[in-house]
Amino acid sequence: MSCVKVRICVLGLLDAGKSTVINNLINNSLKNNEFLIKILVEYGISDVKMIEIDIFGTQNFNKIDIIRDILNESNSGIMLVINSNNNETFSYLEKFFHIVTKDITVPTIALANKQDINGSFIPHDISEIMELSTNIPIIGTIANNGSGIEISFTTLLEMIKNNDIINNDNSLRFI
Ligand SMILES: Nc1nc2c(ncn2[C@@H]2O[C@H](COP(=O)(O)OP(=O)(O)OP(=O)(O)O)[C@@H](O)[C@H]2O)c(=O)[nH]1
Ligand SMILES: [Mg+2]
Repeated sequence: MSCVKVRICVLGLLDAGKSTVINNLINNSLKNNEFLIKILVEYGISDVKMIEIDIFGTQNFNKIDIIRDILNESNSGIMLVINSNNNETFSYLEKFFHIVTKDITVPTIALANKQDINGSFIPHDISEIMELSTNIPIIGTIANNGSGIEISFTTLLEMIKNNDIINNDNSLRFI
């Protein structure tokens, strides 16, 4: 059976909502066969029967070399989880993100999480404050109730697919 392997690193600082995002994906979107089939169809790969997705979360500087090695592989991507309610963390997260992605090109989607909390910064403003590249879409999310999580995930998969085609000449790697 052919398999597409995709690795997604959920990156963010303490308390941003990384585990909640991962739990939401695993318990909702990824549990649903129809959703996985939809992903495969959207990937345009008819003979693939399975997609294998590694998801791991980190906020740990000690693991940066390991993360960078993993992200350097094809079919990798980053979900950058931002606590929209805590603007004091934006500049630190920006530095953390730049260190992780230094000299490597990794498809990234930013999640402006905790949009339900009064006073949270809206995605557009966070993108400007953090000076996120225009290549990084930012989506407002409420990880607690799953709002915005599935669209973030499918958008990232699409970006990974396009990046892989551009970088490797031959589309997704099969294992
Ligand atoms: N109001 C609100 N709370 C959220 C949201 N997402 C996560 N939380 C809460 O924020 C807290 C931290 O969420 P976690 O998912 O544990 O955050 P984390 O990034 O994994 O935290 P660490 O692993 O400690 O770095 C929990 O109490 C969550 O329930 C959200 O969108 N809105
Ligand atoms: Mg956690």
